[in-house]
Amino acid sequence: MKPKSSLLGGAAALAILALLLLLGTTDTVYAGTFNPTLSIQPAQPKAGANSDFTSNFNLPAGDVNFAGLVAFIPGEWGITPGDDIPIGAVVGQLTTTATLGLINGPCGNELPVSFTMLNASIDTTDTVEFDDTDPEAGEPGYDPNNPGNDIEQFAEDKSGDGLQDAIDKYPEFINRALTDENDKPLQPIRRSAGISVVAGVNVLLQFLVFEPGTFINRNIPNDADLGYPSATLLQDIGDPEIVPEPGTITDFCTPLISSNTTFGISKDNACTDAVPKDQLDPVCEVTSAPLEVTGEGGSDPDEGGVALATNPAEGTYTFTTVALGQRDADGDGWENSFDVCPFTANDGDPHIGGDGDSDTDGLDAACDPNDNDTNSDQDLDGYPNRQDNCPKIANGENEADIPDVGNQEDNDVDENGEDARDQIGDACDTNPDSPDGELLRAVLSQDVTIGPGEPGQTPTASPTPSGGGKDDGGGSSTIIIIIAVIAGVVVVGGGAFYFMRRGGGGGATA
Ligand SMILES: [Ca+2]
Ligand SMILES: [Ca+2]
Ligand SMILES: [Ca+2]
Ligand SMILES: [Ca+2]
Repeated sequence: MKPKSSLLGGAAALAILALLLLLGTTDTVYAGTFNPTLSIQPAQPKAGANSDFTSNFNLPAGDVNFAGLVAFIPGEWGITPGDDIPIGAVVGQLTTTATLGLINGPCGNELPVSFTMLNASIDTTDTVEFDDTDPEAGEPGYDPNNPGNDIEQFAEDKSGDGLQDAIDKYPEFINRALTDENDKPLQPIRRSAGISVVAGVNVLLQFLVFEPGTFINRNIPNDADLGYPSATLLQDIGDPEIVPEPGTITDFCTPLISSNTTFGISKDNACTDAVPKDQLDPVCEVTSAPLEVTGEGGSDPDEGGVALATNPAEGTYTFTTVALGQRDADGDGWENSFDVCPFTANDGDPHIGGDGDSDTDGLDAACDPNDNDTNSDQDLDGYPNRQDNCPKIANGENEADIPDVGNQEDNDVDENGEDARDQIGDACDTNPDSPDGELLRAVLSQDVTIGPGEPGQTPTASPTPSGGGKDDGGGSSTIIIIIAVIAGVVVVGGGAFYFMRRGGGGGATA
């Protein structure tokens, strides 16, 4: 098993937005068919303002998905450390339109997904597990007052305070998924988390902000001059100990559209009101619908009104995002995670049902042993063809203990010895130890101009995290925004990819 996380899988693309109203331009370095676009717009581009930010991240149809995404917020922004913000405070909202393939079908499902992002604990020692670990009736340790219920631990609210446990506790897998060069867990300065239901699954989306210069991944620059790196985590992708499972979402496809707003000032979380839980709005129950954001205070406690980010002095600042695009071993334009024939150019377009696949079983004719005989799970290993990282060789849960096969095992390593899973399972990978296909890279940068502040408004940097970076006062809101954007991407495009499609391993997001 490979330790070390890699980057997230993801979507990619370019949608030319009319967002040029933005205060800047977007320079994109294109690589192959990986052309993401990102635009960032502050609501109040004034010095010293605690401005909301909206960022839009898009991937055009047909591009490869993301393998990772790291956004940098200029160090001049004032970032309020997570410890100075109430846990559970509403700090942003993300909306995306995900294009999904469900139950071995083509990319025919556009699904709106929305997350309300809450300030979340950064105490890396007070943790919660991701999966449901409560024993069920008949199992050792069964507790009738606390039964296994198929709700993941992160989505429960064991303390009954109106905050799901991924908010007031630190998901322990992050300590494995995001580590430094010496495999030591990274300490974020800020974390925001949101939980939503996607195709019936509780989905955890997190943005983690780190001090400038933090090492995130060897494919991402750790240059303090770029500002605060922000990483997005979707589900427990990136956890080297993740256990893949067949799921209903069998493909995450492009295009991807996402929009994220990060608040400059926190909003109240109505679900933490000190009234009996059964009197709260149903959205506050642990069913994870996005919280309603009223912007009004009033509940007790009231988490609203806390400055989250502060614009810097008048001037022009460059936001940089490094995006990595997934590998495509055979160069046919379909990334490995999406390509049921990763070593053979496909006959058809997998976005379109039945194209190049006359029996519509998800196996393109280029590698279907019999394209007139429908076998939705060709190797009968429990993973439908479009979700299986070896559609023709059994490598499911029943094969978990077989060496070099395993349950969707995928163990490529790059020249630095880092995890570089190429989304082709070991059981069918012609080079099971080294990744097939090139990791594409796009560097997006955008200048944001901050104008004069209003009288009395001083661009003082908020408390800055200690240590690290040369630049003080980073911009959390921006960070979060970007992160969110990333998240959106990840959710739609990349990350989910890993966790649902080729569960075999994924990357952490960076
Ligand atoms: Ca192919
Ligand atoms: Ca077929
Ligand atoms: Ca298989
Ligand atoms: Ca592989």
